[in-house]
Amino acid sequence: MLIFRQLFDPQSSTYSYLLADSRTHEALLIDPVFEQARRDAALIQELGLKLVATLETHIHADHVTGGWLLKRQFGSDIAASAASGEVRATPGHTHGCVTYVIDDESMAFTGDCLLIRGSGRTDFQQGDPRAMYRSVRSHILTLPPTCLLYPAHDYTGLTVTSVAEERRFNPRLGGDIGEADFVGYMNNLGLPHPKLIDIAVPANLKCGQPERDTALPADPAWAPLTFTFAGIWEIQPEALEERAAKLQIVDVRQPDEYIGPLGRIHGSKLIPLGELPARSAELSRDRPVVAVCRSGARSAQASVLLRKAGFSDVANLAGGMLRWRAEGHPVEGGRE
Ligand SMILES: N[C@@H](CCC(=O)N[C@@H](CS)C(=O)NCC(=O)O)C(=O)O
Ligand SMILES: [Fe+2]
Repeated sequence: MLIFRQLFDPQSSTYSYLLADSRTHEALLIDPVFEQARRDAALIQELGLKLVATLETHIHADHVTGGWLLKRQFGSDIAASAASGEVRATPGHTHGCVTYVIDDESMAFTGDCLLIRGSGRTDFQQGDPRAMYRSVRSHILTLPPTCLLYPAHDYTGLTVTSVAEERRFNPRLGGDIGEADFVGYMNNLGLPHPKLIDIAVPANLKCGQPERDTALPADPAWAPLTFTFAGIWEIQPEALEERAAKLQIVDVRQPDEYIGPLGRIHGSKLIPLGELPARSAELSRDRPVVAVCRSGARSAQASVLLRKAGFSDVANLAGGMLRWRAEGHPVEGGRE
């Protein structure tokens, strides 16, 4: 079965697409975004996938690709041609644009060539409205009518369209609009250049490798943490036990649980989840905070609340007291 996820970067309104085979766990990621590499990596890991390659639909002008960061983490190939499926050259937005079509032609990833009820612009990076018209009319809208089309951007929140819909309703390229009409329209859009064009294009020509190490997204240094797709940093029980003396542990269970059979972690401070927003001043801002509960769910919420309250170094104990005990870490109180 095909595993499929559409991911969004709100800064550049870019969609990235994760495609994987549920049998082999091999995955591809189309058009990853630099700033979202950590999120994308978390999803790949949570779904138990092996990232084989990242693919680009073109050299983007408005954001930097996450390809290099993901290669560094997973060893994935960059822009290797798709292991399965078809790559169609669809120039026009830039000269090197491609559309990826999956094997059975049920889905295609059109990059910035065909957008939903629109098209990419053609006024930079060897863009060419004539080439785009031909790309769309002969290589995209000739796919089966039910083929779903996924663009690299949408600026209004639309997510997907189909060949049949765009053939009928695309105001720039659908119906009986001729090449000259399209060219005239595209040559008069008068759009300002993307804000990041002078940074994005050179960086993307190097697959998204930053110039300086200082441009790399910094991971928290106070403990080895894992980032979840839900956006929460987690600490494993062993890492917490090793560092417990240097940290603050806040237990967000109910008072009866704190003194109940699961016991508690030595030195932990009880602040039930519901009281945390009002009582966060009882925690010091000078030491990292680890939130703990029974299973790790309420403490995940607690870590979100603490971040909102301005604590910068916060993590959730993965698996809560249940995992902590199951892995044999010391507890205070509780029953054997
Ligand atoms: N305001 C955006 C503009 C982004 C932009 O121009 N996007 C290109 C794709 S890289 C495009 O074709 N946009 C189509 C449109 O804005 O209609 C920015 O500064 O980044
Ligand atoms: Fe683009």
